[in-house]
Amino acid sequence: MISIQMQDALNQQIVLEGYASFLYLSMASWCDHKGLPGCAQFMHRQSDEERVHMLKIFHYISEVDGFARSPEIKQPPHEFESIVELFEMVFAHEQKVTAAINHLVDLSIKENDHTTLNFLQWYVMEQREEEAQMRFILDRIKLIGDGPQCLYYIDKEVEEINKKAAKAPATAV
Ligand code: OFO
Repeated sequence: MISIQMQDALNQQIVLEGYASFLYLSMASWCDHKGLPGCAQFMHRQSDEERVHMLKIFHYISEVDGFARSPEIKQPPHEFESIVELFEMVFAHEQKVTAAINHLVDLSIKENDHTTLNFLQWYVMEQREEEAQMRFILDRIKLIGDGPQCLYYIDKEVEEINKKAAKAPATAV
């Protein structure tokens, strides 16, 4: 059994993960529209992963006898200035998610809630990987440049990441 405070904080995390899923879906559509299939595929995969992150928490709350809430998701933006702005937004959102996960970890320590602390370790690792990946993409974009002629090469770089992800074990969400 988790505390009401922990239950509410986890339900808040569901909102954040759910929003990420819809934000990345919106970004996938924008990339498609701009003729960037590699980036579109990448964002679709990110969107699917965020839904899994959301559901993992949802099921966890039920498992520990709490009350999971289906989230209200605000409308994400549909338009983005450029591919750099898009990935900067992803990075910023991931940093926000990391801060929220750290807050949950702090709370679980404060409450001596070892079960939740253990459950959250997966998210701590996931956020480290996600931030590193976004930093990598942004560094590549800086190297290539983001003028109209560079978009093709940026898309190819992201496509390489997609290929690696396709080979990764199915559990790596
Ligand atoms: Fe679930 O927010 Fe990152 O991965």
